[in-house]
Amino acid sequence: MAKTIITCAITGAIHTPTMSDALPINSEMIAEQAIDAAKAGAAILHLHARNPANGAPSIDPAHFMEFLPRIKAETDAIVNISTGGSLSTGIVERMAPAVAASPEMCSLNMGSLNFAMHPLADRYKEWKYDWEEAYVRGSVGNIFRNTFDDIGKVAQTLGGDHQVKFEHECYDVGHIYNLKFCVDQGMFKAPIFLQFVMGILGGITANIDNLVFMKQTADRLFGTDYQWSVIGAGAQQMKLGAVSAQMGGHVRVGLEDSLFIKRGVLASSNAQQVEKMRGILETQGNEVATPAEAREMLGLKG
Ligand code: KMH
Ligand code: ZN
Repeated sequence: MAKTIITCAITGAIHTPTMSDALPINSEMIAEQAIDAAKAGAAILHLHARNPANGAPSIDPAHFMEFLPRIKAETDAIVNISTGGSLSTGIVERMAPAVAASPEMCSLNMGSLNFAMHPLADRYKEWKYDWEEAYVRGSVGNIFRNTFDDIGKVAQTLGGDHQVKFEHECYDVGHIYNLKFCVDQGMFKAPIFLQFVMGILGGITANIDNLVFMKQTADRLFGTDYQWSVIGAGAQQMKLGAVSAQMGGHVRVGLEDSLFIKRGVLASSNAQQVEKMRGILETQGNEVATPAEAREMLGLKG
C-alpha cells in the first residue's frame, strides 16, 4: 500500500484564544508549532495567520510573512496556504497571502455552505436565543462563499500563474461533483488531491458510512488518478484518519480541526496530535510519507 501523507492544520480561523492555551495565536507560536509538527511527521503544513495584536484570524499577507521564512528555513515540509481564512471577505482578499508567497499548495473550497463548528452552535439550545444579536455577530449564520466564479479565479491565479496544487476541500458529496465539473472544464490537472471535510455543521456528518460514500463517489468520478485525505473535524479526527489510511487515503490533523487529543482532554500542541496519528498509523501497518514522497505523489512543483 502507498505511504500515508499527514497534513497538520496549525491554527485555522475558527477556534478562539479562550478555547485552548495551546492554540497558536501569534506568528512565533505558529512557526514553533509548525516546525514541531513537521519534526513529528507532518509532510504538509496547512497554514492560516493570526493578528499578533489580539489572536484574531488574519488574511493580511504581512502576518503570513512573519512566520513563513522561518518554517521554510527550518523544515522541508510542504507549505499549504489557506484561501479560506475569512467568512466576511471576498476571494481576492482571501487568496492574497498565497499570491504573495506562491507556495507549493493552497486549500481551495469546492462549494458554498452554511459554516459552523458544532460547539459554537450549541447556543441554539437556549430557547431565548438572541437571533438579532447572532445575526449582527455573524456567529453561526455565516455563509462560506465559494462560487464557481470564486473557484475559477483561484484556479486561474494560483493554479495557472503560480503553478500551485490544491487541497480541494469537499464538505459534502455535491462538492465532489463541483470538482468534477471544474476538472472537465480543464481548470485542474491530475493528480488532483481531494480533502473530505467531515463533521462541520453545514456539511456532511463525520462517520464511516459517509466516508465510504464520499470515496466511492470520487472513485466513480475520477477513477484511480487522484489522491484523497480526510478531516474528521472534532471528535472523529483520529478515528476517521485511521480508517482513511486503511482505505488508501491520507490524513489531516491539527488544532484547526480539533482542539482535543482525546475525549475531554485538550491537546497540548499540534505535534502531540501528529505523534498520536503517526502512532496509530504505524500500529495498523501504514507507513508515513516524507515531504519528498508527498511531493512525488501529489505532483508538486517542488
Ligand atoms: N477549517 C477546515 C474545516 C481552508 O482553510 O480553506 C477547512 C479549511 C478551509 O481548512
Ligand atoms: Zn484551513
